[in-house]
Amino acid sequence: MAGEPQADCLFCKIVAGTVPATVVRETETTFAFRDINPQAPTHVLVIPKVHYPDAASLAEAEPAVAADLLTEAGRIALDEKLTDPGYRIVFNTGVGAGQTVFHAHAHVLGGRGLEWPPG
Ligand code: IU
Repeated sequence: MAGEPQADCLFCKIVAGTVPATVVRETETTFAFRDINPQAPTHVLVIPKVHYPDAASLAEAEPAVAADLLTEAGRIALDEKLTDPGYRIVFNTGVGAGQTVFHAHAHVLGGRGLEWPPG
């Protein structure tokens, strides 16, 4: 069923605690942990506890949880002191955009200069 944990999903396993992660924050609906392969001095992943393959399908099905995800990303940016000069929230969506894990997640990146457009 949509939103239910998937046995073969790495991020569902991280939420369940069966795969370890360096936890940053947890709420009733979200889980945030440090990316195992950081692309910036601060690189945190924020995921919904429910399983949807990408951020757009999460927002379509459970808009309140999608809002929680963004709220958490902003809180983490504040906690990690990324707001000055700024940070980036990224949702890679689809293989061609670099998505490798098909459980919705926001990358929160900061602590270095971030160029535009991204590669
Ligand atoms: P992507 O947008 O789907 O490519 O992001 C997936 C991220 O998950 C990527 O940055 C990986 O480094 C990260 N990751 C992780 O943090 N822990 C893991 O065990 C695995 C991937 I596999």
